[in-house]
Amino acid sequence: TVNKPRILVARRIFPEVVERLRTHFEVQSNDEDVAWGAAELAERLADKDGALTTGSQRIDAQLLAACPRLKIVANMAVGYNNFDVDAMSEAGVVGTNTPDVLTETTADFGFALVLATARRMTEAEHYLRAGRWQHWSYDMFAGAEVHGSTLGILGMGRIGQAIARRGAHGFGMRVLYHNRSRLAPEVEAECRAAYVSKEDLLAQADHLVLVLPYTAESHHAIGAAELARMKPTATLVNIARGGIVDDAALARALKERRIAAAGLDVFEGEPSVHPGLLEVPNVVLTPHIASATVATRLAMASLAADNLIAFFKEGRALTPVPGTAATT
Ligand code: 8YV
Repeated sequence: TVNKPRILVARRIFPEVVERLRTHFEVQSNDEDVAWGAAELAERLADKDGALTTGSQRIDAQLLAACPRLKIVANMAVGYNNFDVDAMSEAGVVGTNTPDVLTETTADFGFALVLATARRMTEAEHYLRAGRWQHWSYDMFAGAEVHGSTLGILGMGRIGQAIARRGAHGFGMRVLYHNRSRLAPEVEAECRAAYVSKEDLLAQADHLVLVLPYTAESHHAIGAAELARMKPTATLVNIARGGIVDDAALARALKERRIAAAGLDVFEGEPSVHPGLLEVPNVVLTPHIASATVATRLAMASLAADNLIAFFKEGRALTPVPGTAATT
């Protein structure tokens, strides 16, 4: 009998996906709802040929040095800021992510956060649950208009475009975007989105949504200076990554009402959340769940598994991350 490649499934995922992997590989899986630390991950990965991981597990030179057999890491996430791409390339390790399958679901959630933030939904619910609702008032939880307002999108990839379409076609919004590169005219037309400078985006957006990858360049892309350029009536939504926003500066801006409100699904240093954000009322907070529908999470896990299967069967990953080791 030939030896099957050894795979580590580093986080608890759908049992049916693990079962499918077992038909191709010798699998060690994390079946408990716990996140392994770097040392625990390195120990279990030391004798493995491949891994299925999530976006919170760092794949860097130190880990790779402890895993001489490792050939591929399949991330169950579209973002791959947990990959040290250069270290992986140097170690000859392919990284894969899960683009496309989560685009529309994540855009739905981004738009839900725009609505919930502008219309102060969680703040209002807390008030109701606390038994404080006595009577109707004209200004009780009066929020910001969504339909017909200006939607700003920073980071115009697949998810940014899907949010733009929702805003333009569904809510009659004027859509402005800023991106590292400008979109093709036909894509701009289809999204009904206009390219502007980052300064103009900050100044003009009524609702600003962050959907850009987290890189050295995008670290604290929204800090005190950027928040100061926004309208005092504006809202900010982050479904990209913590670290893109300076959470301490944001907490101060929210407290001093320098912007109206924020909707945050991602945080610097999550699962910890900056205490200043927990203190202010004008923020909607969710625990990194923008891709969390049953169908989408299954599609993500399946694509990560398909990457491992294609790589070991055909020598070619399906959705490799640019800059990681070239597939053979
Ligand atoms: C993941 C995400 O749930 O795809 C991404 O980039 O942030 C989420 O969809 C998370 O990263 C766990 O892998």
